[in-house]
Amino acid sequence: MQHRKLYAGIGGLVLAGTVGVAGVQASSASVSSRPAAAARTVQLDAQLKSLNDSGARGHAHVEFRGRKAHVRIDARRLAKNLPHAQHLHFGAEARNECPNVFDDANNDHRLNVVEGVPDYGPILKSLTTSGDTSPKSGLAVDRFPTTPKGIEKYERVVNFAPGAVLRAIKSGKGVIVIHGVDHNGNGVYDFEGAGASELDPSLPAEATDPALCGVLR
Ligand SMILES: [Cu+2]
Repeated sequence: MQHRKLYAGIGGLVLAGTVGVAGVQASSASVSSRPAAAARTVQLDAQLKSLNDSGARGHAHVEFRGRKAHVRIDARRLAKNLPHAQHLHFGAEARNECPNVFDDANNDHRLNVVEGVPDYGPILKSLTTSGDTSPKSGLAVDRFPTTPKGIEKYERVVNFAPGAVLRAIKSGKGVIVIHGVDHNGNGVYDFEGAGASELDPSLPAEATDPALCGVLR
């Protein structure tokens, strides 16, 4: 393990060195020699941290090529065998952060989705497994990952519209939120756990309360 880490470290150094040399060459040439056609790649990562004492954790990686985003999510210790709605949230007016206990506006010792909106903003993309990825699919529970053994492995390419919002996401203002907390630990989303969802009273709040959150930087 130690050796492998070391090796990866050296590989990284060599790569950084190469990029450095290329950088020097580019700066000595004229600006117009830069390849204009190639879409610039932007890599973003988010450490996903537990909310609502879900005990879950995970990592998201997004690679943008132009306006196509290759999204990868690895998470564990989510409520088992249950669908987990997940989104990329963004709001121009939001703080572009994850919520914390001080956002529990009604002091019920839970953070619901609405209480987190001043931090992460509304849904920009629904990270579904198939079909539509717009905010309209925000609660399409039959198209979100379920989590055998509490483990999620997700991968999908999502397209973005060009413009200021896409630039904001690439500059580190997007927030990944994975929902679904089995508050009473009985293996299902039920109304006993925390009542009805503030988003859709036909759904238990357990299905929509945020379990994981991380800012894509
Ligand atoms: Cu969400």
